[in-house]
Amino acid sequence: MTAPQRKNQVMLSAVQPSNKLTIGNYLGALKNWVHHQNDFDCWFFAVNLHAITVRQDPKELREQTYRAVATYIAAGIQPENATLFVQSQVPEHAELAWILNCYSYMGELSRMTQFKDKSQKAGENIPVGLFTYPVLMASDILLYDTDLVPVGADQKQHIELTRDLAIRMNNLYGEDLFKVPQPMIPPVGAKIMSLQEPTAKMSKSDPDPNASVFLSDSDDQIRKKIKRAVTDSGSEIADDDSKPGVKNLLTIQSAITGKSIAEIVTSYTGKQYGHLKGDTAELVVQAVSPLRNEADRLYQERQFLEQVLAQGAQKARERASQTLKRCYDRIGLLR
Ligand code: AQP
Repeated sequence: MTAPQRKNQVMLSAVQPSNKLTIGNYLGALKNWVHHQNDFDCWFFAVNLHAITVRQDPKELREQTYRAVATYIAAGIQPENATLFVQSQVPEHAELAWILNCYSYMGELSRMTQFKDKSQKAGENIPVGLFTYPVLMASDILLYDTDLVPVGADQKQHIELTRDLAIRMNNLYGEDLFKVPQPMIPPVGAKIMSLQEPTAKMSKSDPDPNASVFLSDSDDQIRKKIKRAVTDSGSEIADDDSKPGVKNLLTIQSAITGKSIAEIVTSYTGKQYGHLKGDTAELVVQAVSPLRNEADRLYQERQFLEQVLAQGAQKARERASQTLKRCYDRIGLLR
């Protein structure tokens, strides 16, 4: 496909501002966004309505939202190339989510792995929003006639549900109601694991601060966290499922450098875990440090961020309201 043809295709993705972003969010999503921003019609946003599916401190949520947008720009997203906005500033997301809720089934939502994981941590009172989270995500995607959604592997199941919902509604109300999107999962870095429990995904809301490298961590904190990363018994550096801690560090290196895991493993012949940890720490510092410094600077530029978001929200509402109108008309809802 040539570049101008691809530019007609819509790429859309988002991150929850539920805490500071991690290198998982960067290597699984953000890096890919930056790479493709000139090739596609891109829409990137902060999904703060998703973030309240677990309790948030209001002041923190507001600040993390600005911080997330500052991080997108610091990572290399150019507001003149991609539309940047915040989900709560585009009310069409919540409106379409209600409609899609009426066409989603309890059974399919109960099968979502993320719901199973997060509801276990929610205690006795599981918020309904945690259950219908993937429906809001489907709304986010379908409002913009999205072709491609760059996400980490953890979100693939939600994109499949979005496709099912779009096809179900198109069968009922006309093939051209919703565009059916495709996931775009990076070959490496699709799933960065926790540094403390390498069989679980690195998550920004993990209560153990040593489990994740945040994009706001100092160079010292990064080095300490990676040196303390749980590795496995033995000493051989190999790409082996029985060594998830080692495999995770190799994946991080590969996602940052673009080198294959096999090539990295070969370079460690005869070396120890300490070498692998030291090198990984330095690579992460090199990747995170400039990003952090620029995000810190932009985070203070509140007027600039608000201007970017106001423009983004206006553009997003123009596009989203067209899809929502189409949907209301087909269903028979007065508008
Ligand atoms: N560990 C990861 N490895 C690769 N990709 C990841 N992503 C998240 N964690 C990893 C990708 O980042 C994007 C944004 O994710 P999100 O914030 O919308 O939701 P999430 O997947 O639930 O991310 P977290 O960090 O685990 O958030 P919390 O802790 O708030 O639930 C997605 O593209 C995701 O694939």
